[in-house]
Amino acid sequence: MGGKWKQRFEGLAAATPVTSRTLFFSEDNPDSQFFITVDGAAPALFDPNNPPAIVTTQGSVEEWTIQNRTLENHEFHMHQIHFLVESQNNFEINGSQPYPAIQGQLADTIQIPFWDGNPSHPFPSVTLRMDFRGADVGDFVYHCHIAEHEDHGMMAIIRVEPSAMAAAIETLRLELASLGQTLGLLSRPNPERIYGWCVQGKLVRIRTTTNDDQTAARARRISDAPTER
Ligand SMILES: [Cu+2]
Repeated sequence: MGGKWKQRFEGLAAATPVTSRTLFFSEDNPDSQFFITVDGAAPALFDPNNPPAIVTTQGSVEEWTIQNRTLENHEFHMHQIHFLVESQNNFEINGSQPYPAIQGQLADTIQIPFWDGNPSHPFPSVTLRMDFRGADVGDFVYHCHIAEHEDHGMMAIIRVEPSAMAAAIETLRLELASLGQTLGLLSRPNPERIYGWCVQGKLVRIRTTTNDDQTAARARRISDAPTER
């Protein structure tokens, strides 16, 4: 009996990613410029007015491979959600060791060590399973966790669009709130308004909280009218 509730992160390892993306760290060292870029896009310094570098939909699971194309370490840090560490790739050929302790673990930060600069060596990278099945929607950021790099541009925006169901519920909620206000269920009485009650089709009482003379006089006139109880 009853529904089966899904825990957040439940079954993440078994979930099928709907999208695969490659991101990479790069630098323009003489100019102290640091970038994190989705492969195929032009590297851009972070600016809060930048459009989202990635747009996804709530409910999706994605697979991201994040490469380090620079000669120093970087630490990928994701806001709002956690990811599953699937693999740490090409570390040894570049002179680093993977960290067995984080393999298969959930994390929000992971180091990707330096590339050794040898053009015949593949870039070190990590492959992560990103979980957008939680409640978080809207714009948030991912960046290098090394503050100096982050401050010099190594950050970007991701947008998580609400799922179709969540969007429908939000639309309904707004429409109900609007209806509630129309019916006076959700707002305090308007002090400018005159309130009357009808009994058997006749107005029996009037009340106003405004000091406006004309309105008050009108209210008195109505309340002086013969009434039935
Ligand atoms: Cu960095």
